Amino acid sequence: MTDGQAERSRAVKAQAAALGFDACGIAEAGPIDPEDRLGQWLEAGHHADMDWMARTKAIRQDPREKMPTAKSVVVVARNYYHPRPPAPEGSGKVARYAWGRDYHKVLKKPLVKLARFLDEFGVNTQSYAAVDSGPVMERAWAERAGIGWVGKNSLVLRRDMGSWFFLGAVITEVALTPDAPVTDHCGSCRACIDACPTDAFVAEGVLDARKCISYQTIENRGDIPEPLHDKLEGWIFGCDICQEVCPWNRFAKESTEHDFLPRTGHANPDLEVLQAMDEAAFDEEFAGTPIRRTKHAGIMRNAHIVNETPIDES
Ligand code: B12
Ligand code: SF4
Ligand code: SF4
Repeated sequence: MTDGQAERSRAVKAQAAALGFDACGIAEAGPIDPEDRLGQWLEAGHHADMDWMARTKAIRQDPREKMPTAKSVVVVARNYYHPRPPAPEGSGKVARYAWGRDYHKVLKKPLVKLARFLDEFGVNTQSYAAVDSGPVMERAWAERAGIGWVGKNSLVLRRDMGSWFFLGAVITEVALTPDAPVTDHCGSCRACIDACPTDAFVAEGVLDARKCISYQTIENRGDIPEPLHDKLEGWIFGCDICQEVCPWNRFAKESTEHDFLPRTGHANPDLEVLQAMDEAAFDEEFAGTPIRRTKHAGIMRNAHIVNETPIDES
């Protein structure tokens, strides 16, 4: 390790903080999943129909498959916690991450700026920024870069923030000083596993997406399996139960990002109002938010199940 490298690493972290990120850690680029946990997860069918995860398996397990000259992975976290507004009678529940502006849009710009900042350290240096949709195992990298530990609910947690934060990563040709991983602080707790209404955890930290309300209400484009219908507990978009019960989330502080503040009616949408929306009204109401991902048909399916009303096929 050179002095220059340590200095660059400090500068990158200072820049990440200046760009609004709440935490930043560094890991050395290389294979991230030597035990082939992703392979076992896919083999068991836990990814449901998210076939894009299998198609990009090799790149997910080693970013040098995409960028052979990659030297470091810079991981950032951005807090999105805001308290849930009171839920009126007859409303459904939306997961906290989706109450405001789409986080892909909010995080991408500053993360690309961080990538360009890294590029300045060399000549023709390349850096690649990824938020969620890129083929990067963000939680595993966050763990290795010392951002937090992977909890039994499979999310990354920090002692000062709990788990209400997004992750992003920059894969870069710049050599930086890696951080040490932090220790696991779940201890003997298993509140998340016990609270999951659909028993979606097949083991500690291992989620079967087919049973997860988040997958079923957001990613599944088909029918939600009948046995899950009476287990949705009011969730019409995503699910926060395995985070709400986590003792570390008592340490959550309000996000400084106004774009993540709940838009009116988006945390707890009135089900009848929602069900009365046609496609154009839905698109207009939820433009620029994560809720658009389900499309009109998906949110109607979810609202009808939670509100126990038949789906109008006409
Ligand atoms: C696919 C996906 C989902 C799927 C599958 C979830 C899952 N547990 O894998 C579904 C749709 C269900 C989902 C739901 C949610 N998601 Co999601 N999701 C992803 C995505 C795109 C890939 C995750 C992945 O690779 N899964 C496959 C498994 C094998 O990978 P992994 O868990 O990362 O595995 C590593 C570690 O867990 C670790 N590990 C440690 N011990 C063990 C043990 C075993 C046996 C295994 C397999 C792994 C493991 O090692 C593994 C590899 O080295 C990431 C973004 C990204 N590009 O990484 C976001 C991401 C994980 N999701 C996120 C969020 C916010 C959510 C929800 C909270 C949204 C909501 N409220 O509804 C829920 C939470 C559900 C939950 N408890 O996980 C955030 C998490 C932030 C954080 N603090 O950890 C991410 C990082 C997106 C982001 N950019 O911020 N998600
Ligand atoms: S998000 Fe909900 S359904 Fe999915 S694992 Fe967590 S508690 Fe279970
Ligand atoms: S609820 Fe308990 S076991 Fe689950 S992630 Fe939080 S501390 Fe870990």
